[in-house]
Amino acid sequence: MTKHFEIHDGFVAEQNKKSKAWIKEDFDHLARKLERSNVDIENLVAAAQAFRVAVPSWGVGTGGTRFARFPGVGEPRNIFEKLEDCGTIFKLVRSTPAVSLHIPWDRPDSTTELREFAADLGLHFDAMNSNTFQDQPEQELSYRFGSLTHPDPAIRNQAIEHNIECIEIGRALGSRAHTVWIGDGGNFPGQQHFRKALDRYLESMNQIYHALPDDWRLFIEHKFYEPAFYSTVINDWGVSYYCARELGPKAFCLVDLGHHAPNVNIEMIVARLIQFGRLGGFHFNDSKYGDDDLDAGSIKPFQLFLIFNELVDAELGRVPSFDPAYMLDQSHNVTDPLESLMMSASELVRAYVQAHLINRQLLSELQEKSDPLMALATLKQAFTTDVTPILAMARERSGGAIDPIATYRASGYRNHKAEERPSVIGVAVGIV
Ligand code: RM4
Ligand code: MN
Ligand code: MN
Repeated sequence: MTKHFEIHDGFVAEQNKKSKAWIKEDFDHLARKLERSNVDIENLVAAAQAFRVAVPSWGVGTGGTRFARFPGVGEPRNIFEKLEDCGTIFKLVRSTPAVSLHIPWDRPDSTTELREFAADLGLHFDAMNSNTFQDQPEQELSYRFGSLTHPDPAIRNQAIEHNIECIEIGRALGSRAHTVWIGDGGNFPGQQHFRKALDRYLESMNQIYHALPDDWRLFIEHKFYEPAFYSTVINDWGVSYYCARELGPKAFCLVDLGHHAPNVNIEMIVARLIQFGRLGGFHFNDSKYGDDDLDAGSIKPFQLFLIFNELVDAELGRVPSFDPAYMLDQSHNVTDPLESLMMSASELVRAYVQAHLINRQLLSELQEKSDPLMALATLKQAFTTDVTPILAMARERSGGAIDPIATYRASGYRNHKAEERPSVIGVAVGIV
């Protein structure tokens, strides 16, 4: 195999030299400012360095809408090239050592080879994702009218088998969780019997649940519409929670930020799931209207902060069984996917660090005293603190780039990949 272009540590260090002076100056200034409120900046740097979020294999290709896909140059054409891109993101931002795979898009010929290839890049595998919302060329029965909830038991079985195959591949790759999102639902009133469909879902999921290794978790991802436009079987967090409870202690709810009705209080859903011990993980992204899959923090950064407020509150309060898996789930249509993923990963660390800045003792006192104005002001104080120097310092200390996107652009990575990876017609990357 010819040697592929990669960004070397030496190049990152050289680029970092350019920004060292300002980061030191801004960092020291912020440290003094935080000291006045008895906050040790070093604890925040440590928190930023410890934060982890998984990258979706499907996110490194250009996505698409139902109108069109405009492929970029140098797109990954197979799972190895996708991992290569994930390795580049990891090298620069340092908070993304895990990759979430989608089967069959990423089905490997050899799990051993794939695992070794990933390990060489310092990567490992996060939750597996099944796909029963499309038909594959070699597939016997169609999912046109559903998969795990289809009235025909043969179709349900095919979908169950597919999920079990995902778990088997994941087991060989060292994954520890499986995420199930189904497109099942109805486009028209009367199309589907709501209760029967949910019964069938539970029956199917029960078989998948029983195929899970002991130390695995099963994540149920809900979504209130699309591709079914009238009703979906797992439409909201309430149904997801009900199903998790029915299935057993290894089943949890996964919150994709784009899968809720408009104006729903997502941070409150997060708090409820934490309280009920069933928050499994996240698909981070952002949205203006629906399941827009925009970059995390691009539309509603305050909402993201409020979600992290709940997460950090649970973390600091050591809520039993609180161990959410953080993943990105975005579709990049007009940006370089690697740049979007790097920026999103950084935005999550930003929200995480800002949530650590909240004076929780004070907030709690204000809540007890019923002082809504100052309670909000306490949150805003943390939210409006610019923690950029902390993020940059954390990346640098972990061996990453002070400015990941500038470093990436300076390396010419995309142009190198354009030469190495001439496009192949019809290659399935991204979410189309
Ligand atoms: C869905 C959902 C799933 C993702 C697919 C591609 O809307 O968010 O998590 O696997 O898109
Ligand atoms: Mn998702
Ligand atoms: Mn989605």
